[in-house]
Amino acid sequence: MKKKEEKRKEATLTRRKLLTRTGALSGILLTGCDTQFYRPPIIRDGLMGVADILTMASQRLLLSEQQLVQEHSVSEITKDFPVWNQSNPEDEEYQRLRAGGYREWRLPVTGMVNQPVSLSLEELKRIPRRTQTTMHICEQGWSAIAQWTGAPLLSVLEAAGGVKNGARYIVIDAYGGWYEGYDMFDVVHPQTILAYGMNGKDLPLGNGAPVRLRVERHCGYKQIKFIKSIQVVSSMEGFGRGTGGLNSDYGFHWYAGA
Ligand SMILES: Nc1nc2c(c(=O)[nH]1)N[C@H]1C(S)=C(S)[C@@H](COP(=O)(O)O)O[C@H]1N2
Ligand SMILES: [Mo]
Repeated sequence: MKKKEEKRKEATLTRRKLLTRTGALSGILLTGCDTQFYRPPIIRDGLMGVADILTMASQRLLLSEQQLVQEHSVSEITKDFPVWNQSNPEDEEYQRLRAGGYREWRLPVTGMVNQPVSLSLEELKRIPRRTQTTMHICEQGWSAIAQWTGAPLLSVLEAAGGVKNGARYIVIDAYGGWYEGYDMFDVVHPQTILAYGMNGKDLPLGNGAPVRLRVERHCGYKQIKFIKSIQVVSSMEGFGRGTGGLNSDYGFHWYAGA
């Protein structure tokens, strides 16, 4: 396992790379106290809203150095990693893609990016990859360790020419009807990857084939599976009920720090 000092260096290098390469994103980490990163897309009424803000603000302060979450050794990998909730989206389009071995699968990256692109799985795999062995913590009371391999989300946005000024969130749509929003603070974290590999093999169907998100500081329901598209936006308004994701639309906290 890497020493803390090295990890910190890695995080700092990523931050520097970001500052030089994607101007619009840089504001985030330069202005560490920009209040937009300390509150959810919408603030709930009453005490829930107060709690949301306090939780998010205090966690974000603690995390502002963008340190990495703990990585485990391969020997700690859980034998039968669960398949939870959706295991095989019924959409016709998904089933067609699956039947074709995902060769026709494309990932559109659109919205507030400089050069919208549509990446094939092959193209995603050509982006310098990251492999990490981490613990998945489901809000419903289980946890398990797996090794994930994928393209850093930041690199994917760079492949789309970087984001425009005013970009605040990315919205990921999934086959099967899920969608989730993430703010740039989490998007640029070095361990936030679009994972196509699990434990050294292609991502299995039930775990979100062909590509799922790993956003390691969050609990289970933010680890969206069966990814269909990515949009960069300035606001979560107009997506579902506007709370920032399917889960928060149904009352879960948008900011799901684990
Ligand atoms: N598209 C989609 N993503 C999803 C889910 C889902 O049902 N559909 N379940 C979430 C929850 S609650 C958890 S705990 C994890 C489960 O991932 P796994 O099936 O690989 O264990 O995926 C998350 N992402
Ligand atoms: Mo979960």
